[in-house]
Amino acid sequence: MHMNTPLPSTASLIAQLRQICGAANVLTHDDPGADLSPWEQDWRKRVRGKALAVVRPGSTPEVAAVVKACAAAHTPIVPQGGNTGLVVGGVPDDSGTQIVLSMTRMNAVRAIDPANLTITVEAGCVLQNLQAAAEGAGFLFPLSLGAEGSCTIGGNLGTNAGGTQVVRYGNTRELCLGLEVVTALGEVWNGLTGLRKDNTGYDLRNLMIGSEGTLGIICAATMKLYPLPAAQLTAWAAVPSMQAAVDLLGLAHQRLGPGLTGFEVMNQFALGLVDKHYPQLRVPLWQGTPWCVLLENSDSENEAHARAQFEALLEAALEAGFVSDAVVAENLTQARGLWHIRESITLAQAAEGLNIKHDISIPVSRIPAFVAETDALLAREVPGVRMVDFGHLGDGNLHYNVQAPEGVDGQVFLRENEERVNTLVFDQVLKFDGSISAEHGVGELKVGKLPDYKDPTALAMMRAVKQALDPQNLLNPGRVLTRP
Ligand code: FAD
Ligand code: 2HG
Ligand code: ZN
Repeated sequence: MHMNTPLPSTASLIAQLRQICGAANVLTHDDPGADLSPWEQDWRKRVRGKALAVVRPGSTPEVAAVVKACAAAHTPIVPQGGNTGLVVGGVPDDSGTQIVLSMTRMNAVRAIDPANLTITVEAGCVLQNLQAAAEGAGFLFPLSLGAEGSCTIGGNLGTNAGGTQVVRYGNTRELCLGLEVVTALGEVWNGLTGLRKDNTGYDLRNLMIGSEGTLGIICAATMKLYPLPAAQLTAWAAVPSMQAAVDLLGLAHQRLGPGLTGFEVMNQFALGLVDKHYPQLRVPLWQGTPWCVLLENSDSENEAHARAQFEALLEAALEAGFVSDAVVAENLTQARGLWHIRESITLAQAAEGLNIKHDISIPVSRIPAFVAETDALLAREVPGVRMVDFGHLGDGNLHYNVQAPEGVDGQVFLRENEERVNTLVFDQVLKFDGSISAEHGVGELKVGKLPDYKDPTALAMMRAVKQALDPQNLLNPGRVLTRP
């Protein structure tokens, strides 16, 4: 038998999958000219896996049949949406024994219910298309993040993504009212109720959300809609310290109330990377200040009201010394430009080289002390290290990213430092009562660390849930929880 010839049981599984989804929707390495790298390589280029096959179902019954066939063949399944995850959670391992279940063909908007303020979409719907469908019907779907042009709502639900509007609208979990899920046994749970109140037992919806493909395959979701704001204004402020940024946040809550829909902080080095790799974006005010803040005010009255409110806030902040300089976008194009700068930090950091990412959360009040103390510890531990600090200060969520010292190769830097840098940062997070993952999830990158930082009773309950719902450990094994 030729070395690459699949075992008979594998060959019959592939044949079965082709029958379920159509031959064109089951890709393998044996197909002439096949290139599975888009599904096998993670976004950060941390890991390159090897799939047994990439399977692209077109409907929920097809997903159920695929899961049943894989369960009978003891073949693990890695669900995947847009493959923009940052913690190596959506790509296969390198064993060549796992299938990637790519959900992108299931991308329909099934229904919009204006009176119920809900939209029901399939899991593979790209977030930007979901936002556009909502807007087309006269509503806002507020989830927003840098990867929105390629991430899917299934992936957003799988990771309980946060993004830039959480301060007002909450995480993906808060935006979801119902799910349609295929279980690890290949059964369909129809939970697309759209109900805002339902106390009939355990909250399975919220268990599935954020489970990173380890408990079930999300096939469709009913999501909340909101009224479109009458006006939206964006400001960019230079602030003298992290404490000043926290003070500005307090003032913004006080003055804008629910109008405060975005509050992002960015350090000088992060903005310097955007300036270096994307000079055409023209980053304002960054050179003369350690931190900048991006604020958004969404108003239900009109633009004049929003502008007056915003200007009064910034004047008060200037007077109090929380802000040293500020610009308010004159129009939508300028506002989009400011947001584009903020959303380009991840890409600019990638262009600079491999790095160590941390998406931590800390009580907002303690962030200034955390940053000062941890910056100093890291500078001592890894001389010359460059901190890319930015993120959703309004939610207490910081992207506390560590870039190699100037001139040091990213690969070498990671090999020599990742473990001790993670331990140092996570120990600090624990000391400051925070979480080691606020939004990207655990995936494979943090799975080894979770037992050191998660409450042991919580971890035991998580293991019991996994065992009960996926007794064969077929769904995304080794992610979130280590293999038993
Ligand atoms: P994938 O990467 O394909 O998968 C992510 C996880 O979800 C995997 O564990 C996968 O198995 C699981 N999954 C995918 N689909 C399903 C499904 N249908 N059913 C069950 N499980 C499923 N995250 C934030 O929280 N906030 C941000 O601001 C943010 N900004 C980003 C900016 C950039 C430039 C990039 C590249 C990423 C960013 N992310 C952010 C990270 C990422 O989590 C999100 O982009 C998104 O939620 C992932 O969606 P996806 O469709 O690409 O999922
Ligand atoms: C963001 O907020 C994302 O832009 C990505 O969560 C953060 O690149 C990162 O570390
Ligand atoms: Zn983020």
